[in-house]
Amino acid sequence: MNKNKTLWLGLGMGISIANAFGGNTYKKGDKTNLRPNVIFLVADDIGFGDLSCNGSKTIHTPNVDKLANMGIRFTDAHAVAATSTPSRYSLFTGHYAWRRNDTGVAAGNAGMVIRPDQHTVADIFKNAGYKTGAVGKWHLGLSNETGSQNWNGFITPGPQDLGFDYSYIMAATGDRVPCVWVENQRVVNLDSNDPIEVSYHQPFEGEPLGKDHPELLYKLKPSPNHGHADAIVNGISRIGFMKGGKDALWIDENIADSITHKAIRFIENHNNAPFFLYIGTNDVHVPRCPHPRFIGKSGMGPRGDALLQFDWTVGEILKTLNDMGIADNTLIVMTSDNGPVVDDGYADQAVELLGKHKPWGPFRGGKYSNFEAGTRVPMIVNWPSQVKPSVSNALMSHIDIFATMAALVNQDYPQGQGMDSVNHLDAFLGKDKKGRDYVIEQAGSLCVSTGDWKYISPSKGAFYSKLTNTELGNNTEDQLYYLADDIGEKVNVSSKNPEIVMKMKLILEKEKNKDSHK
Ligand code: NG6
Ligand code: CA
Repeated sequence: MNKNKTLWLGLGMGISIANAFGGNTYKKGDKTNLRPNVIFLVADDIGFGDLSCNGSKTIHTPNVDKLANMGIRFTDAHAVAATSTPSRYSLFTGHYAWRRNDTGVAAGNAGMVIRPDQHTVADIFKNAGYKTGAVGKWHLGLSNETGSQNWNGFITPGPQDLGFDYSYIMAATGDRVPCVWVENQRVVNLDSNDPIEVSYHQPFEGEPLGKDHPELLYKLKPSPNHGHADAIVNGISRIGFMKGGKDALWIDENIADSITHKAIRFIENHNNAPFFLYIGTNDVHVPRCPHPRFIGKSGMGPRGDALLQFDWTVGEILKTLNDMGIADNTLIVMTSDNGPVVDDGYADQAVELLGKHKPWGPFRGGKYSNFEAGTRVPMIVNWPSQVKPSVSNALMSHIDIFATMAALVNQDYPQGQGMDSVNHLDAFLGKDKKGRDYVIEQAGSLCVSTGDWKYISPSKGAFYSKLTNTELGNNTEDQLYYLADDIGEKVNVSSKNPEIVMKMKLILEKEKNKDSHK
């Protein structure tokens, strides 16, 4: 299918959108209309309890609080998966990542996980006449297949094949090579006399590795048994091997500044056209190396300082929108890709300095976990001209962002695309307080939450990860928790409620069988 040749008319939808707003509120001459600028601000590994707007007293995130106070703060919103790649895959495509077996945490040289012929949320905006951009963490692979990237030339396919006019991205994560910025699918600052080579199979001769040369790890050492012991970049050992590209290497302390700066540039450059901007922050993923101006500010070491840095990024974006006079008509969705983790592989004192801080909030588990904290993430929707500030307990999932954005900008999309996504615009804008009937959560196994009840299907994986000190929640037995009374998922009530277990299993079966072609 050639996406560019297809025009999507959504006249029927247009009527329902106009109704949703009680008629067309566009006023000629002011900047408020029904085609808002849209920003997705997706944090990395930030938990529900990592933000003061969600009730945390141990961290102060004033800019996020401001966003929440002027918008809708959701208390039961879910990422689709408890790690980044499947979570972002689903956010962009409206397809459950678990329908495919190749959407797990992507290596830095992974092929592009979203196929060029898949319709993404960026395609929706682009077809609606928006200028589209992606800045920051990508983690969705590049090029046709693993290892086939031309790091020294034009890397294709890439974000432009998924609907993004502009991109400035890190290929995978801060802890995976190559540690370079890729702008419009070319490595930034690359010296052609020092070409880049990347491998996830074997080291390059003459390049020291973290595991053999701990004395070279002047900035951050890996936690014991956590891997992260391959290529050394900026005194930090990473996952994977790389050689060359010395001038192109990012400086870890400047990552947040680079992302924020490029995001602001994109906004400034598109003052006059509606734009869609995806910003994936690196905060607070490992290795956590916040800029020196944040060091020591949280009292919790680099993890807490990186949270403050994230808050700063939010503040800078808000300030830019205000200065440009477009804040009122910009819809911001701020959320996180998955739940929190404290020690994710580097000896950065996150555990030692955590104190009373609870990144997971009232929920059990964390990143990688079937329990709620795996996917129950912060989510704020802010659109000053259209939404009334409120707190919403509606059951929400990132899976619906695709169809909801299509409804927002009055775009249809091809049959079979966004197949798991449902338009919940009213819930996103705070008018419907119920949201979904259920959400599906993906970690070691598949889970269903109806808001009141949570079911975790049996799996053979480990119950607990000693490495990250996370209760993963895998169990060979059915697990059922009554969240309405037991938000911490402490008491498994499956044997007392066989009919509810059966209902939950049926939901999962029905969803699994929906798949026919992916
Ligand atoms: C894990 C890494 C972890 C992190 C994660 C991806 C080890 C032992 N752990 O494999 O450090 O990089 O992958 O995180 O290597 S995510 O948020 O991007 O999904
Ligand atoms: Ca993540």
